[in-house]
Amino acid sequence: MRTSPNVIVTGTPGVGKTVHCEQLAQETGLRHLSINQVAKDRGCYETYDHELQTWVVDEDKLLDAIEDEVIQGGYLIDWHACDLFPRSWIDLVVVLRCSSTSVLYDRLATRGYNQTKLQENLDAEIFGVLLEEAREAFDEEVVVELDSEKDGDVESNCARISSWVASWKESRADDTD
Ligand code: DAT
Repeated sequence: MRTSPNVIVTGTPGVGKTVHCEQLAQETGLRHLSINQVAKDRGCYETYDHELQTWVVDEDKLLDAIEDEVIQGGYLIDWHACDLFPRSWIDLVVVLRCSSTSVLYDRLATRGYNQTKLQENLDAEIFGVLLEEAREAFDEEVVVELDSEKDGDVESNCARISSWVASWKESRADDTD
C-alpha cells in the first residue's frame, strides 16, 4: 500500500505544470516526474510529428519504464495527458487551466511554437480537452480543476494541493494504526 500519494498535474502546454510541480516538490517532498524528460532519457519516443513539432510517446514503453517507481507512491506526474495512467496508480488528478487565451498565447509564443502547434494548443484549452479527458478516465472526486493565470494562483493552488497531500497521508496513517 502507498504511504505517499501519486498526483497527476496535467493541462495544455503552457498552463503551468512545471512551475506547479517544482513548487509542490519543495512543499510536499513528492518527486517531480516530468514525463517529457523520462521519455527522452529512457527512449520512449515512437516518432517525430513535424507539423506539431513534437515527439510521439510509445505509451506502453513509458508505462513499463515508470511502473516500478510510481507504484511505490510519492510522485508528481507532470504531463499533458492523463488517460494512459492506470486508475489504480493515481490518487489525485489536478487539471490546470488558463482561462485567458491571450495569456496562454504569450506563454506559448515565447517558446517559438509554429502557428499549427499554437492554434492546436489554444483550441485544446478553449474547449477544455484535458479536463474532459481527466473526467472520462478518472472518478469525479479524484479530478480537480484549478486556474493558473496569475502568480498568486500558483501559490494558492500549491497550498491547496499540499494540504490535500498532508490529509491524504494522515488518513493513511490512521488506517494503519
Ligand atoms: P507547462 O509545464 O504546463 O508547459 P510551465 O510551467 O512551463 O507550463 O509554464 C509556462 C510559462 O508560464 C512559464 O514561463 C511560467 C508561466 N506561468 C505558468 N503558470 C503561471 C501563473 N499561474 N502565473 C504566472 N506565470 C505562470
